[in-house]
Amino acid sequence: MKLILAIVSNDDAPAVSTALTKNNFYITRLATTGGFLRAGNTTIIVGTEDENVDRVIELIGSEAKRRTEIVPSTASYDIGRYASFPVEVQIGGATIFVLDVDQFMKL
Ligand code: 2BA
Repeated sequence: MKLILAIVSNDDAPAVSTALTKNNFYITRLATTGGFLRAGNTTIIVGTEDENVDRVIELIGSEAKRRTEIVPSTASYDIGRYASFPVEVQIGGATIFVLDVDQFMKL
């Protein structure tokens, strides 16, 4: 058995959770914080049999792809005027750890 820890953005977490539960995986969602940006993210825990690991990674990847998005940004000038221009930002993606499970029980 394996324990999969997947760190995803808060924006992608609902879609990833839905995809996993729809496919009958048991999941737990934790509200976590990235050490570098100190911004909120979501860690999803999945316990599953070895043969399901690839499927879980595929489902996470399908809902949390790393992608670029164009967002509006503004620059201000000293004369009290603002200019709006598009900026490309990277969003999404997942950091995944797969660990061996020694024991699994429900009491
Ligand atoms: P990612 O590498 O996609 O990581 C996203 C989040 O995944 C991280 O949030 C952290 O919560 C988790 N994570 C990634 N690698 C991990 C690991 N080896 N162990 C435990 N947790 C891990 P943040 O720490 O806030 O980082 C956000 C983004 O900032 C990272 O995106 C990466 O692009 C950049 N970054 C992180 N640490 C960096 C560093 N030491 N130097 C330069 N850039 C860094």
